[in-house]
Amino acid sequence: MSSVNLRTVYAFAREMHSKNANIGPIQYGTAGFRTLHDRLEYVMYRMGLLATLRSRSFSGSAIGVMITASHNPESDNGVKLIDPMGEMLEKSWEDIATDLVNVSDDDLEAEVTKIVKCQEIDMNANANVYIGWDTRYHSPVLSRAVMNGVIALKGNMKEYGIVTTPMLHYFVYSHNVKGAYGVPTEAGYINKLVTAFKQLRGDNYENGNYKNHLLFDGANGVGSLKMLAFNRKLEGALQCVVCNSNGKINYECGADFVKTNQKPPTGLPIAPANTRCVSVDGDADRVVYFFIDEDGKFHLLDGDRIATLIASYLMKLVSECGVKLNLGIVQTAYANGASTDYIKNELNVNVACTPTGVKHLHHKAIEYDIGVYFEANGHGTVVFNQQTKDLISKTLNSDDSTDDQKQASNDLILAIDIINETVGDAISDMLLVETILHSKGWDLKDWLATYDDLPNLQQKVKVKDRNVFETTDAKRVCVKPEGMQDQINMLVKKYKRGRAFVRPSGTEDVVRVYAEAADAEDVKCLAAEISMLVYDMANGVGERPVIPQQKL
Ligand code: G16
Repeated sequence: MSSVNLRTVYAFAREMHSKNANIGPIQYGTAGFRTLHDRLEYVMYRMGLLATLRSRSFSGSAIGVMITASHNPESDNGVKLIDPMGEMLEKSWEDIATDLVNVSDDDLEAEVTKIVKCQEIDMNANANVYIGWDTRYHSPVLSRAVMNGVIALKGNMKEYGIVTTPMLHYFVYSHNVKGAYGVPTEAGYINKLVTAFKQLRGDNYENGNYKNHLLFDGANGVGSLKMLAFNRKLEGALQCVVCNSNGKINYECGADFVKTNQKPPTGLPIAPANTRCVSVDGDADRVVYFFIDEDGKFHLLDGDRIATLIASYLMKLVSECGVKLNLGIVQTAYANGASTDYIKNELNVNVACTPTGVKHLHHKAIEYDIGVYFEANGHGTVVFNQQTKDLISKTLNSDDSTDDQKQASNDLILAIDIINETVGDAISDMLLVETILHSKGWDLKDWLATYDDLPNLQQKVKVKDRNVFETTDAKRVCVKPEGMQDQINMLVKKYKRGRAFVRPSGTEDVVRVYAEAADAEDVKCLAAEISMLVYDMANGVGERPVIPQQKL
């Protein structure tokens, strides 16, 4: 086949990263492989192999391997693969990855040979794998297994150590486009974002209701470390107090905790009412905002809000530039119905719905000149096509442009520089939101006043086998178990503006239940009734969900 001896693949697997024959099949899920950390060594080794093969299939373009379980608890770990343009791994290779992970050690060499043959990979080509990991204590050990996979196939690798997931996406893309997107180093990344942020902010750090002060919940993950590095470069242009930086990752804190529990994280200092707060998740690829008002009431501004805020800001700049561009927003079924109505009826913007998983949203978003995509959980970004960027630069440099048009195009170019277009990036998204709130002179109450969310709830139900649930239509309709969707429809009908769906999680061993309704008490009942249904239809594990007392 080539100078690469595939016997090494088998020898490494057998001697160092063997797969326990009792371990059942696992699947490349919503964002890679994810499970208990002590079941992952062989998976990591094989992902080192796969990344090397994938890189060779692109004649040596860098491929990223990020070791993280993102929003999951500390005991879990996982791996996300990054394609050459900084996107998530292409779907057909997800299936190849799943097959590679599930063969026995004895069949591994044959499986690698099959991939090389089917994908017509030149094994003499260069291979470059970029590796990063989050702050979980088991990540360094797992990174060794990835590296051994790369070594077994004679690839080259670069270790970035502890980085956020979006940083690794940025490094991969910047390297592959030869620096045209930015310098592929941590300093290069921070410098690009902070320079644009400072220029847009100017010398007045406060404006109207916007105050230059916020609390940052780092989920005890890598986001808090990197935010401290950002702070050093920001030099007060943003007064961001970093909290939750050295406890158990995601434990009672972080974006997922805040969004699902609809309450503040632990670990924040006592602060005056209405203080702007932000939470990111364990690998800093999601962000949500929140505040507690003077009556002690908690208010959440999630990914839907961030999408609408960003879209309205970009639309204003585009119109001031005097150019015509097609802007669209992409959401999932978890988007609050009120946000979708607001996008359609107030912003008058196209809105699309895709299945859960940023990989799906990203691919839809690139169909627009400017695609704003966000999941309600705070995961998202904005993508601009090349013609859009060229048109904006042309406006900036044209003698025919007015000063206002030049100013707007300059602001747009700086906003694009703040944005990490490769994937959702909590810190980059936060810097963009701060820029917009600053330019509008808004506090979080002003932002919240744009529309009223429908009361909603997300719950998790543990069942024996979550794969008995199958869905279709952007995961909104349950096709298995049979009869499930009819029962959901009957329950939903009982509630004004009721909507609900269930789907198996692709990152955790649970079935997710989403419910919304016009009334906050109704939504609790609807969510509980659907959760009970899931529990009963699929042999629930642990406590059976109960309907809140007041409605019985
Ligand atoms: C990952 C994906 C997100 C998805 C989330 C939850 O996020 O990147 O797109 O929304 O999992 O997925 P599921 O509902 O299938 O568990 P993260 O931040 O955990 O990597």
